[in-house]
Amino acid sequence: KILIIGACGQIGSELTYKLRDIHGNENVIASDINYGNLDVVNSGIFEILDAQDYSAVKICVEKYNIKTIYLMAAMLSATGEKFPMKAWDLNMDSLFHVLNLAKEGFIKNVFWPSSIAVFGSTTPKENTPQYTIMEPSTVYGITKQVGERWCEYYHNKYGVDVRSIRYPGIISWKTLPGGGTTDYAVDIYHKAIADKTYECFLSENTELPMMFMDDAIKATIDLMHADSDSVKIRSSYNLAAISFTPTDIANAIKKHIPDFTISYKPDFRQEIADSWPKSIDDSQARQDWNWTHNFDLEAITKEMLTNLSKE
Ligand code: VAH
Repeated sequence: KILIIGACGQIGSELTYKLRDIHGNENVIASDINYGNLDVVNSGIFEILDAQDYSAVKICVEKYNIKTIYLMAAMLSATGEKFPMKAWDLNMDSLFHVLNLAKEGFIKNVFWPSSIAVFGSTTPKENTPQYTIMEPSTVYGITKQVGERWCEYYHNKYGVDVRSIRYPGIISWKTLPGGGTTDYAVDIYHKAIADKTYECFLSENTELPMMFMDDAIKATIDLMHADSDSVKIRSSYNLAAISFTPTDIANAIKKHIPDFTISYKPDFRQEIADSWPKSIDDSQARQDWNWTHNFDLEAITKEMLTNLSKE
């Protein structure tokens, strides 16, 4: 059986829906620190679970005979800068608990998300390689960089089958993101429909790697279903789909909402975004487990506006 920790989050919620589809509701246990997403809570098995409480996680694993954990709980880049030690404690304690459960043989497989936030301003920004300089300048990025080191260590030293992806910014409509720097790319669609205008907290030419949620979920499932010896990277895989600027996304929206306007008021998140790559080389993921993305900016914009209008 599968346990999702952080199931009410932006990625966690859609992973939960997908895993329930694939494996059946009775084989998927969703959990989170609170009832943050009532649709997730009410559409299958749900447990309140504090990812920082080892014995609580262990009790849940034993209660449901869990074999695979998707650890999606974390404090993201923007919020992490407001509460550095809370971000460190949550992101690291939860990872160690899950890795140790695997090391002790209580579970068999682990998925743990990394992020392009592992890269810093000294990293080559165009087509960032799988192996390169990594000097993250956010607490969140530091936790993801050191988490990758620990995942690789537990795999090499204890044979733990942990797999990981460096997600870019992710765009979705089912669940709002929480505390990220790339969240502008979700907010803009909500505001385009509600107000036909958006004040963007990043400057107009801030190019960032982005991906539609369906692509991110597909990559996660494909990686977890790949046979173990084709998963050659046990730190975390670079993964990419498209890159765009706020101007690009505003122009894509204008094709559907001609009188949409955008203004720019960069805040503290500009410095975070400036430290991240503009585009990512994900050839290793394409080579090892046949990764390909489906959604370009036009397709994403159509999906977002269509579904948010229905909402
Ligand atoms: C954030 N959405 O903005 C997350 C992600 C690459 C961005 O890590 O912090």
